[in-house]
Amino acid sequence: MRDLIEVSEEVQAALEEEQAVVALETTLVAHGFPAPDGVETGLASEAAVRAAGAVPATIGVLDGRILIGLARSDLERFTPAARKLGPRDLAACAVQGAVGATTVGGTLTAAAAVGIRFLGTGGLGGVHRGFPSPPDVSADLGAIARVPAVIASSGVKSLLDVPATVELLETLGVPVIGYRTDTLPLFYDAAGGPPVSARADDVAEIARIADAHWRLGGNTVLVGRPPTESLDVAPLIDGALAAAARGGVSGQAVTPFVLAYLHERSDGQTRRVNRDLIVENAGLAGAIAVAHAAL
Ligand code: PSU
Ligand code: MN
Repeated sequence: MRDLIEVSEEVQAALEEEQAVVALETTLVAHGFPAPDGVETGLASEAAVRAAGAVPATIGVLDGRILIGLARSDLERFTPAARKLGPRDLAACAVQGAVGATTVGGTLTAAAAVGIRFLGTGGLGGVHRGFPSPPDVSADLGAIARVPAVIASSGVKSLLDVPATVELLETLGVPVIGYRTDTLPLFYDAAGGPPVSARADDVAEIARIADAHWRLGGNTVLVGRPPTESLDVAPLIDGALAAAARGGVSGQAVTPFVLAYLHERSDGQTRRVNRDLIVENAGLAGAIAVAHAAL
């Protein structure tokens, strides 16, 4: 049997030399944007990681293997037809030889298997509005409770129940660090979120907090960075969720449906803000990884 996990030469060399490495997901590429924006966002995120002095390791499942570190031609295979892979879906997708795009939870699970501890994304999954009907809580939360890492994000996706998600993060022992902010960003919107558990104004401090948290047996540290361009799209989100409910959209399909609805109805504004915040969060993850390597 071929190896289940294939690490690219560049990522392997960086890991062996204990250089800074940042994991990036492929769900964003396949399901987060209309083509070809997903691939462009993925490539720009890799460039931002490099600009920060770290090595990008984009993760996805192709040809029966979990790949850690993708070539551009690999990235282009993550179309909307790709499976969306949370932690539970990795094994079946690899064994069945399907194309699989990893979510934050799926990416973290694969990254942990090879010793990568830093990840950049847009917004974390969480508790869907209306819980317990539907009883939908993102598998991102299970993964971050199990795996030691730092995730640079713009908070929790605001189509969710953000206060409930933040309560659950506390229950799970996940530190929520505001990067130059006292409140958790609301994904597209910099302001109005719940308070963070601690604020940190520089990346070295975040690296030291993560290191201390891991030494205490803790797992993922969530970092929230406000989007540079802030957008209040609360009424549009309500409209998108109502349309999803009317259309019977549920489970894994909700997030891609809502993002696509917003991208269409906001004249591309959410698409631009989402793309930029993802790229900038990748850069922040790179800077934190570099600061951690220097500890
Ligand atoms: N951030 C974005 N766009 C996205 C996601 C995050 O800006 O599409 C993806 C991530 O892969 C995250 C997933 O893990 O959405 C959560 O989906 P769900 O709610 O189905 O668990
Ligand atoms: Mn979900």
